[in-house]
Amino acid sequence: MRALILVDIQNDFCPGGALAVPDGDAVIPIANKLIEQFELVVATQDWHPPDHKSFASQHDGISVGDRFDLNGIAQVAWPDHCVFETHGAKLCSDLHTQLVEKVFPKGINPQVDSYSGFFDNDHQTATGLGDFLRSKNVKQVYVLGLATDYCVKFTALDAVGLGFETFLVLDGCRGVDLNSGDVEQAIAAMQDAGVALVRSDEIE
Ligand code: VGL
Ligand code: ZN
Repeated sequence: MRALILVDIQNDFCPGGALAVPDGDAVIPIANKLIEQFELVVATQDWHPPDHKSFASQHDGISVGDRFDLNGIAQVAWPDHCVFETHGAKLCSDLHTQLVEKVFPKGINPQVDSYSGFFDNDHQTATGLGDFLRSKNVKQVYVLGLATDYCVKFTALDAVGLGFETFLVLDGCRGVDLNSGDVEQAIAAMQDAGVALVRSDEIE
């Protein structure tokens, strides 16, 4: 069994959103096409309390884009985004969510960020996605969405770590590229870890 994992295709990561990823909405038609081709589709949803400590607004003297230490883990300071129950946190309305079997929220604990759809950044708390995929006898996962250099990257790396054969759907991802080259480096890191790169039109 194979599964399609849609990572954080949410209003706040699309143009006009609080943490807009350049060209982020370009992933939606690709996701919609692949959704029709997969028997099992799941989605992750960045889902933060208003006082999440990844938000620059929660710290004196820290601005958006700064790097700081959050409880011992390197953290980038983000604008407030994907706050519980807000429009920005919703999956994009153009995304065909009717065929999404289950949505996995992440980033709920205000003290730790959660880029991966599988675990918080401290790897102490699981979202349930790994167990869910195993319960469905999934062996291969295809990952796409936002953002290539954060949540897509860490979701794909954890998928490999959990033993899934993992494919990154290149044209189905867009990145933040806070520092130019970040997306390229993220793709290289995924490849080094054993993630295979595919284009959406190569998937049967
Ligand atoms: C993401 C930064 C903060 C992502 C989520 O979905 O890639 N990036 N929260
Ligand atoms: Zn977030």
